[in-house]
Amino acid sequence: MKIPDDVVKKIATAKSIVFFTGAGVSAESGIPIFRGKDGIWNKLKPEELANFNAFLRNPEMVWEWYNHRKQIIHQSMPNQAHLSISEFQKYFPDVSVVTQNIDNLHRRAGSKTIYELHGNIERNYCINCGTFYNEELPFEGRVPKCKCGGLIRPDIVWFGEMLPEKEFSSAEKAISCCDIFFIIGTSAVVYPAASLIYAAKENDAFIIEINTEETEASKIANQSFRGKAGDILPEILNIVKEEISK
Ligand code: BJW
Ligand code: ZN
Repeated sequence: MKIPDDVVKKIATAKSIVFFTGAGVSAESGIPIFRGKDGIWNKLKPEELANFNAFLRNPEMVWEWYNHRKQIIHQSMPNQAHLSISEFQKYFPDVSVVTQNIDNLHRRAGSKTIYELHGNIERNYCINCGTFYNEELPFEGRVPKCKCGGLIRPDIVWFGEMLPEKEFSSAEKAISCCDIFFIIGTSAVVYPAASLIYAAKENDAFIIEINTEETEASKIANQSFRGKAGDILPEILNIVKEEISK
């Protein structure tokens, strides 16, 4: 794959880099994406699983789905894309990851500054009193309950729910001063997360998209690479390392 010289130079001279990631960055770790022909939304209806009313209607079904996904996530490992993103920290003073993913793979790969916009599958809380239960919860066909008797739910942002304010505003702050904004493996259709792409554009960041398909973000990216993040990111990192060492 040809990486244009001016793009390599732009990255190599950057001070601040933000990686905005979605499900596609974890696809090569074996975690299914949501949309498109291989997406899980093809088989399951989001409105039946990923909203609060669905949880109240059928908490058993929602918990079964999350336990299944947690199992897949626990069996998975960070891939070359997560590892390359983490390695960028060695060469640049200010690197942050703004992720829509709930799978912890950026953390496991060693990234230090991570803003999780849609929650984290390892955290759970009581819908009644808000107590957090972050350890593995026992689930044997029963919905976990809090000491207070309330239902416990995963700490995931479902449709119609607000994003965690602090994570979102920290992400906005990082984006307001970044030189390079990578958009990796996201269809960029879920808001308000997708609005950050336009914030980066307004802030004059140089926008680089990596995705197997064309997306909404392709329209505003300064440079789009078509292919797997686990192939393209290590290539970019290597050529940037060469440029830095010149
Ligand atoms: C690869 C690859 C490889 C594959 N390498 N690439 C109408 C217009 C605008 C907004 C709305 C609207 N109607 C409703 C809304 C709001 C709604 C929304 O945005 N809906 C749109 C879908 C229409 N948003 C919300 O509800 C949000 N909250 C909100 O707005 O609050 C305000 C409010 C409060 C009160 C009342 C009303 C409003 C909350 C959004 C929460 C999203 N949550 C989910 C989690 C669900 C459950 C779970 O995970 O357990 O987050 S949905 C799901 O989508 C998940 C993801 O984080 C998110 C984004 O998906 P992502 O990451 O982009 O994945 P995919 O699958 O879409 O794309 C993968 C990409 O990877 C593809 O492009 C592939 O090509 C690529 N790829 N392999 C590189 N190897
Ligand atoms: Zn409680």
